[in-house]
Amino acid sequence: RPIGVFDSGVGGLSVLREIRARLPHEDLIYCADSGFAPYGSRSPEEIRERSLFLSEFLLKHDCKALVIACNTATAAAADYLRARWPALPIIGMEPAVKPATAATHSGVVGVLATVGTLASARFAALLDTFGSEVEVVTQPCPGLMECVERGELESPATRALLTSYVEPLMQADADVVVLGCTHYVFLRPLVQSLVGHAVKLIDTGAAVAAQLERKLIAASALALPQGVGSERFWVSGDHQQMNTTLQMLWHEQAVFSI
Ligand code: DGN
Repeated sequence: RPIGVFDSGVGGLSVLREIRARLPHEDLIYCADSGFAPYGSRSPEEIRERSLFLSEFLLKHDCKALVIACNTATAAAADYLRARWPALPIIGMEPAVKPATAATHSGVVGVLATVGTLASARFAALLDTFGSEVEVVTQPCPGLMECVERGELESPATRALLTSYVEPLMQADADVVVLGCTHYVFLRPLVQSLVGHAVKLIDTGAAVAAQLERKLIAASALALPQGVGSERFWVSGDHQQMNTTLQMLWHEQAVFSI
């Protein structure tokens, strides 16, 4: 049985990449909710509704586990989905504040994420737990996921927007920056060039893949170690744009409409 992965767009492919590297035998189904993106500016209720729709879609395709490959959707809907399907392995994202606080030398950690993630109760709880010993400077990044959706990983427009977002973090002397949205992981080379190589960039994609593996083992649901797993892609909204960006980020052209 396959593993279902969803995001508001192509950002979750950065998580899918980690899952594929760690679990080569699993079949994967990826849903990009591009027709309803960005999630960053939607209300928690709307995001919960979309997350429920996508989860039900993936369960109809017989998925044995769900990965919410989106920090914003995790913040709004993870508890809700877990309450609905208590026996189903559901793995969500969490901005990498915990590893960042352990890695900083300057005592200042920067976080780039969506408005929705930074405003969530989940993020507030994360700061309560790990943010007391260091200074955490947060920066919402409206418009940035759209750059990645368009496949513009290094365009002048993306560079200009990102420069304005990392500047306050650098001024605050952050030496670790959390890429707190799965889309931003694709901007890692550009972020690194803007902040310099002394600054460490952290995301949680690999940790989420490891967590997924642990949950599958605990549920005795890991695929047998034979054959190479498949990937299938589904999208809501503009098919053409998704095709182009998917081809660029995954070398894949077959996309189906949700
Ligand atoms: N990729 C998503 C995240 O990790 O937060 C959300 C992007 C968005 O929809 N703004």
